Amino acid sequence: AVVRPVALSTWNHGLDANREAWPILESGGRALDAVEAGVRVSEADPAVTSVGYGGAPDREGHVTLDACIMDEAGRCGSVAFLREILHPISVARRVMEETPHVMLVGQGAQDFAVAQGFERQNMLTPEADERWRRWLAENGETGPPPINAENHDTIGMLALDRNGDLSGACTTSGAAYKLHGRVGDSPIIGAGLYVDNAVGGATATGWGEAVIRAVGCFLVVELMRQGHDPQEACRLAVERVIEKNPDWADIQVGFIALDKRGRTGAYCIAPGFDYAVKTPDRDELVVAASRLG
Ligand code: SD4
Repeated sequence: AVVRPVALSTWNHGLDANREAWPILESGGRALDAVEAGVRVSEADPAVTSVGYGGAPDREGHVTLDACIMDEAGRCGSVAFLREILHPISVARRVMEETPHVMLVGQGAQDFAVAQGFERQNMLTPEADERWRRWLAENGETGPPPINAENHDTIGMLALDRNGDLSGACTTSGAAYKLHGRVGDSPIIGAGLYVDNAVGGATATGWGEAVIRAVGCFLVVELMRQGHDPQEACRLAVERVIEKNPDWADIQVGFIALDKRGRTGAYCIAPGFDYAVKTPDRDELVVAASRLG
């Protein structure tokens, strides 16, 4: 039987990502192509302030990008601490498809991207530059602000195609005003993203350090493997994040999940996380259930 496709993405800008991906899914294309095309919309959108172009820089004013992608065969590719490239997700896909490796970082990742034909460009918009300068003037002596209910919007995306195959993608400029060189959960397979075509996929948003400590997305998928539905799997994984992070009440972490049957779920620590769902008869933003009131 032909499977009803599903696209599932984090946050409000996930609506645009899902719509971009939809023709690919509807016409029988691969979930992998759908998630790459989808998240590229957020990467290029200067209004999305923690992904790609327009993303907040690190503490020294450099926009540094993290992304990863995973397909139905369990292949994966990742880039971290990548600078001056508009579409990190597409570089991550090239790492997966054109090299024997999973992950390239920093200058090496950029050199690889350029060798693959990607052009270098300035990723810091005047607006992001100005917000950073203001932050530095007011908070220069303190550490980066934790990702809480107010500042976030990494895009993570999962798709199920007509063939019944799952893929996922995750891309971000990371935590605003992070230390130079900091890498979050988003390019770490198992933390910011995980897909097992026999079970389902999951992706994360929020304070990446907390997600890494719990290997969050691998955990969500393993919980689905044990029989939990996507919603319950996300909830139990948030409980694990809470156990592992004493500062949990001051940060935000959210998961979304999609299983092999096309069921969706999400859960987060603090209220305010929403996600976009698209199916043949739905195209909507859903508010995720949260641990805190
Ligand atoms: C990070 N998880 O770098 C990312 C940031 C994020 O919404 O999700 N922002 O920690």
